[in-house]
Amino acid sequence: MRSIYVGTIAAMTGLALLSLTGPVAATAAAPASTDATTESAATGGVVVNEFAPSVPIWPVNEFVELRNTGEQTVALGGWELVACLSPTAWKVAVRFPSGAEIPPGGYLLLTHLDWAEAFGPSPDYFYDVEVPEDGGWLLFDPWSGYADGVGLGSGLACTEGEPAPKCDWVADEAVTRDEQGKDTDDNSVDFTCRPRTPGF
Ligand SMILES: [Ca+2]
Ligand SMILES: [Ca+2]
Repeated sequence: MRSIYVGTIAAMTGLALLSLTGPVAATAAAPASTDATTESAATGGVVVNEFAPSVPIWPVNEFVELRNTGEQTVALGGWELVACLSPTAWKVAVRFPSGAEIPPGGYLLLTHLDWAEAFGPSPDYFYDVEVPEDGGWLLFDPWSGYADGVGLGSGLACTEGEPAPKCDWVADEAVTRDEQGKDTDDNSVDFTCRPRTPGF
């Protein structure tokens, strides 16, 4: 079933503008095919774990957190984090550089460029896109295909099953998976509103 999304995302990422910024913005180019074996050696267990979108009166503290719920380090070089802006609009927010990885049990924090550290830890990566309140995020592994997604609106390529709930963003809530990072591929089941814990 996910192959529907793979085709969609594969097509769109080829067209989308890359907007990679931040402390590790080293390699914007797609990795060479010779890297494929190495990069795809371990691909299980990385989920979109938590996020908060941009809201009109509080636009700069949006973030998205990835978590490796597996037991192996996952090489993320060439993976893409795609922002769903509407059912027909999306943007590659981050393409991970060669050498990027996430250890077992580890987290990666990605934030808007205007992130203020008063809102949480320094991010691992910045992005330059504002995800609306009915948007979402999708993690795409170009070698294995679709990895995971979460959306707050219906009809998004990011949304798995029914949408995740909208939270009280201004009260510092975020929409997040449970402590185990459970992923049933139904966002309405897997995500709840909780006090935000960006990066941990
Ligand atoms: Ca999933
Ligand atoms: Ca967290």
